[in-house]
Amino acid sequence: MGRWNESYEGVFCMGGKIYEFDAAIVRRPAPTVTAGIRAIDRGDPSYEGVCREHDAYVAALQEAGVRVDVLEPLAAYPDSIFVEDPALVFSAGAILLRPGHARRAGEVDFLRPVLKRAFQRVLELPRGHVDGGDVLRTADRVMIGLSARTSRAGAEALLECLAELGENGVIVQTPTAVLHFKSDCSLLDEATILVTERLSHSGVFSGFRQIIVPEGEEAAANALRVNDRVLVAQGHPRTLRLLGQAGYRVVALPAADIGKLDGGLSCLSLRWHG
Ligand code: CIR
Repeated sequence: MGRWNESYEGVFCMGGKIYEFDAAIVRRPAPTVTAGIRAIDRGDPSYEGVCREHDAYVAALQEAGVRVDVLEPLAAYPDSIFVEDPALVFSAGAILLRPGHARRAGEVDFLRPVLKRAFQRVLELPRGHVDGGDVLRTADRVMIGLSARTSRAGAEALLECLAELGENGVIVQTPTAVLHFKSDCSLLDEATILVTERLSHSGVFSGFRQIIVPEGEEAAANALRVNDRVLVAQGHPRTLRLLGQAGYRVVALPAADIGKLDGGLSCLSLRWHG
């Protein structure tokens, strides 16, 4: 574990702690989900498998006390279940992004009316590219990881949007060959990050307490703290044990088919405290 910086303890955002959520948006998978973008071939996901995992995810959010708005499937956009990539949401407002993969750019148009209904302020990234999967919110800053999907121009434009919403942004680097910054990390509480060894080594989380995902279980790094619990992908027993020993209430969710589409648990929802 890394250094514990007590200054983060007890930091709150508007509406509560930064992992306290009472509202979320998800999108139901379309049968075309099996044609989603894949960087590595880990075998074909099945539509039924993705649906089962998605249902379990929605139920877990609801059990954690979150009101979930389930959007209709978008067959033309196989990856549209990963609603976290085309937008960011905060209590103060939402930001529509410009996803870095051409096949996903059109998803934004389908989220725009939904977010305009839910938020008084909806900003639009003016230039460059950013995927929401590259954006990690911590207690005192919003970290933007440069990646194959998030360009420097996009990250700099996002800093301006964040400032409009009263958020402080910082640009960092996603490890090479890692899809998204948050593929390799998640916030566990105000002071603690679950992180892969390779991202931890970069030093971006110095000052945080760090729980390092055991070698071979890197996919577990994309976990999701929601209220009093941490959702973690099943099949990572050493990570589950570490989190349990650290005192977190852990909920293991099936995510193998979603993992075949390079997706993790944070990507499947947009969450906020209304
Ligand atoms: C993609 O390549 O865009 C999707 N197949 C997976 C996106 C996962 N999103 C995320 O990690 N934030």
